[in-house]
Amino acid sequence: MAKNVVVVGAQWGDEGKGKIVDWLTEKVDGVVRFNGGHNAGHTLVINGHKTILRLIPSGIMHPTMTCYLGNGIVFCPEAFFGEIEQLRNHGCEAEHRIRVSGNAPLVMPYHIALDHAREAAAGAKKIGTTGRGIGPTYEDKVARRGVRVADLFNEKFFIERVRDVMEYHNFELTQLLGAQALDINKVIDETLAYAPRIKPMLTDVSYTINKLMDEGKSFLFEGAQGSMLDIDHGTYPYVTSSNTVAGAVCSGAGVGAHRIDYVLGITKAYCTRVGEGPFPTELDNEIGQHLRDKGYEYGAVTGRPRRCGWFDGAAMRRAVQINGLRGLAVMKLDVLDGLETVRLGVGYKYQGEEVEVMPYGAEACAQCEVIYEDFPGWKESTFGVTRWEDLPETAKRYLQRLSEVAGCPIAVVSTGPDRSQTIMLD
Ligand code: 2SA
Ligand code: MG
Repeated sequence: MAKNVVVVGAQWGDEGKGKIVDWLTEKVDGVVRFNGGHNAGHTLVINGHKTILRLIPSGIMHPTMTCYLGNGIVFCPEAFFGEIEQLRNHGCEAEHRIRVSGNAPLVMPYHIALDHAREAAAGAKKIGTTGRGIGPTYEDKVARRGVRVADLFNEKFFIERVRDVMEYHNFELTQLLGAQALDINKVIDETLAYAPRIKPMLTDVSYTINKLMDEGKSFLFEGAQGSMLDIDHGTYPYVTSSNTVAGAVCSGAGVGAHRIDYVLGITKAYCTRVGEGPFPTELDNEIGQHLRDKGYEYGAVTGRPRRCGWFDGAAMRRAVQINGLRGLAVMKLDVLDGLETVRLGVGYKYQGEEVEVMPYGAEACAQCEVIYEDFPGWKESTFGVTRWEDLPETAKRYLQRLSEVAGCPIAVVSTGPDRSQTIMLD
C-alpha cells in the first residue's frame, strides 16, 4: 500500500469513511484529522459494538495508535472530552494518544448559540446545519478574531480577546436574532478550566508529522463530511464551512502536496444527503424510504433522517477531479440487494445540454435533470461477501459501470458494517 493516504468522502458525507479508516489504520503510524469538527459523525462497528466518533479520528480504536488533530479542524473542548469519556466507557483509553494543534480554532459556546439562532431565524432558507457552531467558528477564524487552542495558555490575551468577540457576538444574538446573550465571565471561566487537561496534548502537528515522515513513518489523513459539502466546490451555500477535499490536507495539517501518495474516495453504492440543498438523484418515494430503512440512514450526530437517492455519476466525476481520487471504496452494496431495478445516474442535462460533471452552485445543480441507466436488480444477498467472484453477475455489472462513469477504479467494495465484510480489488 502507498505510504501516506488521504481518505475523503466523495458524496455528501456519511459514505462510511469510519470503517475504511479504521481498517487502513493497521498499516500506518498515525491518523490525522485536517478539517471539520464535531459535526462529523463516524459510526464504527468493531466486534459487533457500535461506537460513534465525532472529532477524534476513527483510528483511535487501535490501542497503540497516535491520532492528530491538525490546525484545519475546529476544536470544541466540551465535545472532545465527552467523546474521551464515551471511549473510556467502551474500554478505550484515548487521551494520552491524542495530539492537538495549537492553531486549531476553538468552538466556543457563542458559536453554537449563533448557529442555532441563525438557523431558526432563516426559516425556509436555513442550511440544515448540525447546530454544532462549525460555521461561526470558521467565520471567526477567517475574520481573524477567533481564539485558538494555544490561546488557552496565554490567559491575559484569551480573556481580552473573548471579551471583545463576545460583545460583538452578543450584539448579533440579542439585537439581530432575538436570542439570549451569553454570560461573558462564565464562558471564559468554563473554557479556561479545560486548559490543564489540554496542555499535555498541545503539539506542533505540522512539524511533528513532517519529522516522522522524514523518518519513514506513514500517515492516514481522515477527511470529514464529503466533497459535495466543500466550501468552494460543493453545492454552495448548502455546504459546510471547511474544505473537505483532499487538498485540504496540505493547509489543514501543514504537509506538502508531494507527501501524499494515494487518495481514496469513499462512496455509497447509492447516495445520501442530510440537511437542505439540491440532490438531483433524490428518491422522495418508497424506494428512498426502503434505502433509509435498510441502510439505517439517520444522522450519527443529530439523528436526522438522511435523504436517499440513486448513485450520482455527474457528482462523482466532479469528486474524482477535485480530489484527484486514485481509487474508490464503494460502501453498503448490500443495501441495494433485492431491488427490482437499480438505477445509476450517468450524467445530467443542464439547460438543454448534456454536462459531464455537476455544475457549480446550488441553483444550477437544482436545475439538472439526471440521465439514468437502469440495471436489473439482484435477488441474491451480497451481505458479508468477501470475494469479487462471489458477487451476483448483475451487481458486478452495476459496479463496473459505476467505476467507468466515475472515471476511477474501484479499490474496495464493502458488503456490511464489520471489518471482515470487505472485498479488496487493488
Ligand atoms: P455544518 O453543521 O455547518 O457543518 O452543516 C452544514 C452542512 O453540512 C452538512 N454536514 C453533514 N452532512 C452529513 N454528515 C455529517 N455528519 C453527521 C453524520 C450529520 C448528522 O455523520 O451523520 O448527524 O446530522 C455532516 N456534518 C455536516 C449538514 O447537514 C449541512 O448540510
Ligand atoms: Mg457521518
